[in-house]
Amino acid sequence: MDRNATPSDRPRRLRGRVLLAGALGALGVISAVTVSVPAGAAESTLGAAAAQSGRYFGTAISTSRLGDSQYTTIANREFNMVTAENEMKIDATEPNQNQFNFTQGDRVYNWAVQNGKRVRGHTLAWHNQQPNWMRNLSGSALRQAMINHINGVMSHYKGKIYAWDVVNEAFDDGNGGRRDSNLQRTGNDWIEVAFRTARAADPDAKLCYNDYNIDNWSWAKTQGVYNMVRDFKSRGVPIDCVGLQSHFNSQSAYNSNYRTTISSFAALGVDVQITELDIQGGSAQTYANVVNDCLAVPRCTGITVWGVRDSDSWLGASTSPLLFDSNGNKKAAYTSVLNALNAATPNTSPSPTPPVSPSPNTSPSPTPPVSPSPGTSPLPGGCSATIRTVNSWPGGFQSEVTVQAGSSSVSGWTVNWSWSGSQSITQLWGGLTSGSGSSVTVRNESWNGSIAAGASTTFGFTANGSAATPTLTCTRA
Ligand code: 9MR
Repeated sequence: MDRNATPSDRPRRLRGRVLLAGALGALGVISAVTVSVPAGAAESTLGAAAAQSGRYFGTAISTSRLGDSQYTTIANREFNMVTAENEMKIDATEPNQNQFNFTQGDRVYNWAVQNGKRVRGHTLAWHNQQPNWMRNLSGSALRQAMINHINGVMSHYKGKIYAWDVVNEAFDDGNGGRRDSNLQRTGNDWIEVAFRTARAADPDAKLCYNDYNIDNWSWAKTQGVYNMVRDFKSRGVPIDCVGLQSHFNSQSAYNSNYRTTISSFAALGVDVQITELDIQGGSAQTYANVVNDCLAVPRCTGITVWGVRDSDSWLGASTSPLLFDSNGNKKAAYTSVLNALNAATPNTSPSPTPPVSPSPNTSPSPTPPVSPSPGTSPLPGGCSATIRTVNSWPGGFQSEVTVQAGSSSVSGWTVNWSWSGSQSITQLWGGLTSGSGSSVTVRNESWNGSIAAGASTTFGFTANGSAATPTLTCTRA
């Protein structure tokens, strides 16, 4: 089966060279030309620049931002692939068992296709953001519910999705084995069952396995996923792509072996897509490295950044992780990405991909915003810390903590709190955490320890348990 059946759009840069040669020849200047100057002006948007080598450049889109014209203007201008940040997840699409709801997912889908973009589907089987009814299932009832969910969602979007993240984040962070979850406990074959179900549900969608911390080739988790994909390919389990989320930070930093990771997966006969790229600190050089690593591997078919402006990022604006600042201005990282895409050579073009798909005829409806719930702390030692809930779902939540300097500047800080319930942090960014049990300590990273008088920085985390806003204590170093 060839899911890339449309004829190739010849890379524009190559076409330009041919045109230039023809024009010079017609003027009688030269008869046989082998000039290799780039053709015409470089492209001026990320999507168009990526398209020169047959790739896409995408972003995560949130319905909560679709009323913000600065956001939609940038997103529409720059990107040609869209992933729903939360709206096609299990809790959104099947909030009650067997009652599917595509209201929010369709809002993102319709916005994308009405603006000429393609859509990545995210995500069908995941331990996280499960609705309560699914969290409470196990064994064959859960296995059947997973199959039913995949069928329900994929049939709604049948023929309309470029690639689905069929299974998300199924591997353990430490040892290269599977993550424990209710899905994993239904039996080790749950992942291949999900992929076989997905292929039958929509044979036109590329089927991806998507995960974080599988970017560094030397990490056990990367090898664990690699071995699974190799096994699937050898046994004919349908899998078309691997999604490298590529959330880079100081604890999971970009490594120059990233290109080896991409080419090694590609060599197994799958596409590689960079699916959720963000880089804390926003290094222009690291962004360029990531893009160049993708461009070096023909089967790296596209890059998606996980948000538009820094203020749209799940990480919080102060970590500066994206390509546009919170005012919508292009950052240095934007320019380095654009330049890298414009410098791509045609011989690294990926195989062509299908055209934009039609839009479903459902009507959009507004989404209620998540209301922040602040928690305050006193101001001992010259700093204060406040916490707010950014998002919550059954069994988990995401919070942002703002650390503010008092009347004098701070050169390092520590924030402490105690959970009153059984919360536990699963991922933290913009700070370094220690502590055990209910007591949590977070201190600054090297790059956000210094806060000018009256200024602030943030860190964020996701956690298991019920959303909580404990009282925080901030101490300056
Ligand atoms: O960006 C998403 C954020 O709004 C949600 O609160 C969070 C909840 O799990 O999920 C975020 O997106 C995640 C993605 O779905 C899977 N990979 C990690 C992403 C960042 O947490």
